[in-house]
Amino acid sequence: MKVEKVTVAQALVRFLGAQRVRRDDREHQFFAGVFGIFGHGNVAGIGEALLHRPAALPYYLPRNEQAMVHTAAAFAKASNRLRALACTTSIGPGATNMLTGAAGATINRLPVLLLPGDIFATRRPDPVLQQLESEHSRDISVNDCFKPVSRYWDRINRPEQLTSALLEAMRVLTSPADTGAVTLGLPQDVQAEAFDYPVSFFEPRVWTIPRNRPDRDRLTAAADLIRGASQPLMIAGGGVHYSEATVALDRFARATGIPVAETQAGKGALPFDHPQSVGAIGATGTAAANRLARDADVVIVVGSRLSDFTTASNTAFGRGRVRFVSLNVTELDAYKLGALALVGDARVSLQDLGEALAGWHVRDSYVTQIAAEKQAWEREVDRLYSPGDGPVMSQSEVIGILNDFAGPTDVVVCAAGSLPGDLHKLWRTRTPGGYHLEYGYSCMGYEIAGGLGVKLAQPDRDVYVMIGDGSYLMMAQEIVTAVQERVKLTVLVLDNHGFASIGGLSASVGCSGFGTRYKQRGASGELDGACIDVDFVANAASMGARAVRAATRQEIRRALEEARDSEEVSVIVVPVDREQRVGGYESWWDVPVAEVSPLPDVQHARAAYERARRERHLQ
Ligand SMILES: Cc1ncc(C[n+]2csc(CCOP(=O)(O)OP(=O)(O)O)c2C)c(N)n1
Ligand SMILES: [Mg+2]
Repeated sequence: MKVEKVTVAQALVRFLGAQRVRRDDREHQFFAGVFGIFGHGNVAGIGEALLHRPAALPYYLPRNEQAMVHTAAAFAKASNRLRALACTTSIGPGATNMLTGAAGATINRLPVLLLPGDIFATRRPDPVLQQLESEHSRDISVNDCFKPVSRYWDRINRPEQLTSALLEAMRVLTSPADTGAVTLGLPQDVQAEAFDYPVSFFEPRVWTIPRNRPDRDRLTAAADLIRGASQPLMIAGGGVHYSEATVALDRFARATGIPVAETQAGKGALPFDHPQSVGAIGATGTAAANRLARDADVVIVVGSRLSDFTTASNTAFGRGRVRFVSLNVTELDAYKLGALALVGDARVSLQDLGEALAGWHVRDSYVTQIAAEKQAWEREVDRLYSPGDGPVMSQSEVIGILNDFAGPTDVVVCAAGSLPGDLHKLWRTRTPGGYHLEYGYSCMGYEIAGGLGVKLAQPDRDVYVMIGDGSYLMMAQEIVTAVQERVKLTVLVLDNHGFASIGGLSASVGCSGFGTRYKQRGASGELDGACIDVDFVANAASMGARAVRAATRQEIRRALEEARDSEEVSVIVVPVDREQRVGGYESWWDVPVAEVSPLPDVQHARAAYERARRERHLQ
C-alpha cells in the first residue's frame, strides 16, 4: 500500500478537497470552502494545513463562529444540500460559539461540517487554556455539548481514527435522510501529528445521492385513499426543494387539481400565481390554505417535518376525520400524525404517485372553490401591501414595496421576529429558492450571515435580507465579512424599537409587552423611560456598507434602485410601526398562559386560552 506521511490536519484538508457528489446526471465538488477563526486550538494544526490547501478549497474569515455556521447552513440550503462548507474553530469558546448554529443546521436538516479544536489527547498540559475540568472524568471537553445537536459526532484521539471518521462524516452529510451538523473534535496535539496515510484516501471519491422509491404496496394504498377523497390538500415542505421536485410537484398538482399549501421551508415550491397554489399553511398561513386544511379529508404531506407552525399546534386539519399520506425521505417524518408513510425521495415518489393516479382529478366544484379562495387571498395581500394612514409605515407595506421591486429570481432571506410570519403570508414568490426562511430554529442573527451563505451559493441572484432591529443588534457583524468578500447583499433593517413579535405575544398572554421595548430604565425603576434610538445607519456604515435611512415609499424605492445599481453591501434602515401588525387567518398557536396569577390581564388571557382549547377539542 502506498502511503504518505502528512499531519492529521493536512490529511483532513486534502480529503475535504477530494470529495464529490453526484445526483442524477450532475457531479461536482462537495465542499465549497472552509470558514474558520483561529486560536491556539487550530492555528498550528488546521491553520498550517489550510495555508497549503488544495486550490479548489477557498478559506473564508468570518467574524463570529455562530454566524459562520449560519452561513454554512444557508449555503447548503441554497445548494439544495448538494454542497457544503466546513467550519474550523479553536478550542473552548470558539468551539461552543458554534453550538447554536449546529442546532439550527440539524433541526433544519442541513449539512455542515464542524471542526472544533479540542483539548490535548495526550493530556500533557492539563488543563490547557480554556479547558473545562470535570471532577468525575478526564474524558470530557466542551465539545461533548455538540453530541445532541450533531447527526454524527466524533473525537479524533489518534491519527488512525481519521479515515473511518471522515467516511462516516461524508455518509451522514450526503444522506438525504440523516443529514445535519457533523462534528469532529480535533485535539490540538493530534492535529499536528504526522502519520502514514494511504495515498488512496486522498483520491477523488464520488458520493451518489440516491432517489429512493417508496414501497409499492403503500403507494397503491395511498393512491386508493386519494382517489376516494373529495377535498384533498397537499403540503409542500423543504423536502420538495432539496429533492429538486418542484417540476414534479407542478405536474402532479396540475394533473390532479389538488391544491398545494406551503410551509416556511417549502414556500416557492410553486409560483404564487400557480392555479393550485394556495400559499402558506398553519399558524402563519393564508385564509385560503387554512380553510382548505380545515375541511380537507386527505392531506398529502411532501417533505415536511410538520412543526407546530405548520399544523397550527395540531389544530389545522380536518376536524378529526382527516387521513394523512406522508411522503418523506426519513421515517421519522413520514410516520408523523399517523400518516400512511411513503418513505422515499420527493421527486420520484411524486412521479410514481402521479402515475398511480393517472386520469383522476378533483371534482369541478372543488376547483371553483380553490380559485375563489385564491382570488380572495390575493385581494387581501393587495390590501396589506397598500399604503396605510399612519405616520410610520407598516411592515406589510414595506414587504409589498420590496416584492414589487424585486426581480423574479431574486431571493429574500429572513429568520426571526414578526417578519417570518408576515413574509410567509404575503411574499409573492416567483421561482424556487426565491424565499429563504430559516424557521426550523428561527434563530435571531441568522439573517445577514445566512444572506452571505445564499449569495456565495447563488452569486447570480440578488439577495435581499430582511431583518428586525432586534436581530440586527444580535448579529450584524458579518456585514464586514460580506464587504471583505465583495459579496453584494441588500439588507433592509425594519426598526420598530424592539421585539414587536414577542411584544404582541406577550400582550396576548396578559403580560403587556414586558421586556420587549428598547427603552431606558425610567424613574419607576423599570425599562419604561425614553426610547433608545440606535443609529443603525451609522452602525452599518462603520462596517463598510453603503447605508441610508428610508422612511417613505419613494425613499425606499430610491434606496433599492441605488442598491441594485451598486456592487456593494447596502443597508436600508426603515422605521416601521410596531402596532400595525398582520393578524392571523383562521389559525391558532399553542402558547400556554399562567394558570394562576395575581394579574387580571393574565387571568383574562388564561380564560381565553382555555376557551380556545375547548373550541378545538384539545385536552
Ligand atoms: C437567538 C434568539 N433569541 C430569542 C428568540 C426569541 N425571539 C423571537 S422573535 C424575537 C424578537 C425579534 O425582534 P426583532 O428582530 O426586532 O423583530 P420584531 O419582532 O420587532 O419584528 C425574539 C426575542 C429567537 N427567536 N432567537
Ligand atoms: Mg423589532
